[in-house]
Amino acid sequence: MTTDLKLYQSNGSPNSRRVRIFVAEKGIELPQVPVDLGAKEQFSEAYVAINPRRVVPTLVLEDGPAIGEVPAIMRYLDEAFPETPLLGSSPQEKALIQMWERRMELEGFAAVMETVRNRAAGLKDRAIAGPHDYAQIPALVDRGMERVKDFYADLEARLAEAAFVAGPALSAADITAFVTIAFATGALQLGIPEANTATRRWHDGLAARASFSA
Ligand SMILES: N[C@@H](CCC(=O)N[C@@H](CS)C(=O)NCC(=O)O)C(=O)O
Repeated sequence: MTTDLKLYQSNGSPNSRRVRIFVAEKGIELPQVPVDLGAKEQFSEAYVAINPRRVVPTLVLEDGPAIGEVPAIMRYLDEAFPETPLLGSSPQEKALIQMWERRMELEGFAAVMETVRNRAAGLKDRAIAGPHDYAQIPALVDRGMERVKDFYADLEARLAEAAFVAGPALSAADITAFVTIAFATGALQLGIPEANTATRRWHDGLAARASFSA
């Protein structure tokens, strides 16, 4: 399925990866425009005109408007391309997927992000991505590590009772949880604990899907 949409994204950005996997899983062919975060292209005049918040990803619609924020981009794509829904079909499914995706984002993804950004030497005055500069708070690093460990424990409990994060079917909640784990493993050396067998089984199943290498 081809589109006239454009996705501004960066290969090294975990938030961009959430959208890339979502798009691949739905089978949408979406032209991608690379934004080089290493070269600070997110601050360039051209990109700020597209997304004044200076972050990726951004989805630009064929008639002009730009959509930022990963959950909003996912929402647009799931409604515009309703085949293979990843945000649910019935009111109940939609609410449960949103509930779980939000938990994965707030308790998992955001915890990893907070830890990484308050620790990395290269992000000294950039502890929060976006239009404003914030100093790092070193105490957030230890607390963040604790939060990530709690995320792993909570995820294990959930996956011991359900095949996928939001229930019996794959959804956006799985994508956010999967990218969170890749991010924690790569940036914090906090991989899935050895004893978390339900999480490992679920993770192996997702890693075998071509879409999850997007
Ligand atoms: N809340 C935003 C967060 C986006 C975000 O933090 N993107 C990061 C990359 S993962 C970024 O653009 N960072 C640029 C910077 O640090 O200056 C979303 O959901 O899209």
